[in-house]
Amino acid sequence: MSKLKIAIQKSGRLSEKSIKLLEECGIKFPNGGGKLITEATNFPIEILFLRDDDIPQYVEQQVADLGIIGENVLVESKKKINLVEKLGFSSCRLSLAVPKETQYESLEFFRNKRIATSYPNILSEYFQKLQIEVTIEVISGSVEIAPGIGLADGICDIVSSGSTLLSNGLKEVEKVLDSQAVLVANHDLEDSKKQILEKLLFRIQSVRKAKE
Ligand code: PRT
Ligand code: ZN
Repeated sequence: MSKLKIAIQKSGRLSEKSIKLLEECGIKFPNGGGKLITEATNFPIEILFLRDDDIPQYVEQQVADLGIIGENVLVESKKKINLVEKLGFSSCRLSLAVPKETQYESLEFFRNKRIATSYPNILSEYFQKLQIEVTIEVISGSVEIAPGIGLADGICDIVSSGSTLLSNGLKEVEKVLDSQAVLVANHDLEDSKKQILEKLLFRIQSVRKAKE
């Protein structure tokens, strides 16, 4: 019988809650030991532990059938995969921020300015729609320090509590995207895998309803 392969984040903000969700769905699997792949003992599913950024590509290529990632990573990846279910955890937003002493009135502020981000695709589309020309500086981490070191006039990054912005002397000025953890799937699953997915979805929805 075929098994469904689900990719979850190996270590990071989504890991614990992704594992907890599967456990709450009654799925039992050996955990830990730094293994990259594990098999559930009571459900036809294999779990792959990966970097979150790699998951959209693996799901598109059918290395994995399903994945749990942030909506921000899904949208930025531009991969052709299905958003199956919003999971309601790890909520955050992708926002624009500027040094707190900046006089900010509207998005016009950003015209011909430099913005540092790890989300160039989302950001360029956002400003294209507004017909505002900007220069995007792509950096992969510690985006918040970019204005302070003279690399950019503003940043676009994930915000949840806002304390990182605050401690780096920045203020949030516009929200670009709302995000939360989502279940994604390859759009060409064979029927036997679709049936397992239906079962899994039913359990996920029950778990979520029980919490309401
Ligand atoms: O190693 P790997 O590539 O797998 O992980 P990662 O480092 O790329 O991602 P990780 O684990 O940091 O985040 C995984 C996902 O969690 C993100 O893609 C988001 O969907 C979601 N998420 C939720 C967050 C946050 N909240 C969050 N606060 N991702 C990042 N942050 C960071 C943000 O980048 C900023 O540096 O936390 C800081 C802001 O937090 P506040 O609370 O100070 O505003
Ligand atoms: Zn990542």
